[in-house]
Amino acid sequence: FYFGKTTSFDRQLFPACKIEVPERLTVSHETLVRTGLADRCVSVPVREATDAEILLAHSEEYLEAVKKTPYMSLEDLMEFTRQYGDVYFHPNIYHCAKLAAGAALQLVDSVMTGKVRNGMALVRPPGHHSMRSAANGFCVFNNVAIAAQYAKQKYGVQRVLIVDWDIHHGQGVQYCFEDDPSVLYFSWHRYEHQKFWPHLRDSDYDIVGKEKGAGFNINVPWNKVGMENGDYLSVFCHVLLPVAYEFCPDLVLVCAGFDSAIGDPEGEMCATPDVFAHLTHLLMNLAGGKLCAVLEGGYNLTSLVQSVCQTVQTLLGDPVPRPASLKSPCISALESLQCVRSAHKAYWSCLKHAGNHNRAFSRAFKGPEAGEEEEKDAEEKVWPEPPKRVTPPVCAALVLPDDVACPEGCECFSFSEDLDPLLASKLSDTSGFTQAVFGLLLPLGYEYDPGLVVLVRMPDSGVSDSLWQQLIGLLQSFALGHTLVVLQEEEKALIGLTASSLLGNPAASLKQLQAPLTEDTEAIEKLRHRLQADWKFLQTTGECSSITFEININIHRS
Ligand code: SS9
Ligand code: ZN
Repeated sequence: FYFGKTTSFDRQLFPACKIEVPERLTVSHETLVRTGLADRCVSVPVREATDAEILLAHSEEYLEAVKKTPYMSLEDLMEFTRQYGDVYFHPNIYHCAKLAAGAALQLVDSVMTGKVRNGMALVRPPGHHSMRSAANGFCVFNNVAIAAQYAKQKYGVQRVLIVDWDIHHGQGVQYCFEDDPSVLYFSWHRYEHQKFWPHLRDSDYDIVGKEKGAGFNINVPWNKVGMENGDYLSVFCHVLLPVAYEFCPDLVLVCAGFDSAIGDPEGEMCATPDVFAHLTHLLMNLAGGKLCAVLEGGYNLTSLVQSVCQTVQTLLGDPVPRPASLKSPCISALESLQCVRSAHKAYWSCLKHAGNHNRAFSRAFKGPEAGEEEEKDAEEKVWPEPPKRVTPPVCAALVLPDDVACPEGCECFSFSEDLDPLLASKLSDTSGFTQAVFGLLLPLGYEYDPGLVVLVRMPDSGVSDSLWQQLIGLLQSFALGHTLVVLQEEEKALIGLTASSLLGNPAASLKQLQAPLTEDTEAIEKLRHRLQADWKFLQTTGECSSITFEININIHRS
């Protein structure tokens, strides 16, 4: 943690930012302490990033220029600031920015060496807007871009996934990696057809990366404000997760900005803080659980603090809240989803069958109209505090044949005790398994909101160990993690890894997935089309679903 302090004296002297304030960190930290979450974390000391580390993502000229800022007069600082957009240079910011980047690197070290499983760095200033030779949008050094380069260089990490759930487009991260296939950058952002800051054509869905990096840059533009939990989760199910699993990262970095939450004056979105428990959870079984979240934006203190706590509590392994009463994704979100899937279908086999997007969706950019940039009186949003989440004293209980030893950390019951029969649904394995999980099972689960998940393993199912663990991990998104797994007696060999997943240990990576069989893919797509009239979460297009279905049938017949 680093808390840059601004005195009231400073604030009178320096052009200060009204929303990117020290309280963002002090209040977040106080709350983590008060709720007992801080106590359950290992705190990692911060250090300054070195020049060589900063140069991993920035030019020498830029670093040398920023180095001079602590010695500048107020006038010189103002002059320096004017070169860039929406950033404020205080004499202390060079020091804070070195600590912010250094904190991200300390976290990468702790995760890569296995000292901790995962973690979150609470830092200021944020980083994702800063570019090779330019500060921008409150950001001085690109903390996450530096961390990704550092992980590649120091630990030989081959693939890094960066998930930017901040509501602004991290153009600095995009520019740093646009031709680099070893870093997959995903960002969703308020866009409004380029009318929203930073107004870049480069933020649209069809900017997919360059040269060897083509396909490794995923932009999801939100063209309306007011997006809700269902819109965010739908993009995770139908774009990010299938691609991320196909990419198979060795490390996940999150540009964890919370200005995408309700009440934020910048984002004006309506997703509630508990959605971050789900977003976090859904990423925690990638890369063997190696996940580093680094704070970016988040400017409504109440919403920021609740969202930070939801993220940290999930990283600690507590069950995630019920995704209660999700609304179907809105038309505008579906249009974006369809455009992104279509723009990436050439690069990812999981999207091969995505429909083409309808040109009518892309509206020409007219340029910001006069008055449009004016600050609106954002009406005060109210939302209930997320319900308290419990940490179960025992994570997993097993009923085992008497001759089988109980895995460590589990509560065991004997086989002979009577159990009530329960209903179970059948899931058969295909090579399009992950497609079925992300395209069907997860969205159906989110829409149905079950109170209990029963997972039955049929003999000779052909499901690999890591797939089995992934499935258990992902299904714990539902029913407060209440999962009942039923194994056949002859599959005793699976007890250990099943128990491990029920305890919340990260699943083994699936390794590079082979492309699914065409007939499996087609069967799943057909099922999805058939079901989407009743299950809105299965939709991936903004068009009338019956028309899409007819077109597909015709293609099959010819
Ligand atoms: C337009 C407002 C620019 C910058 C927001 C930067 C957020 C970083 N003058 N707002 S997460
Ligand atoms: Zn932001």
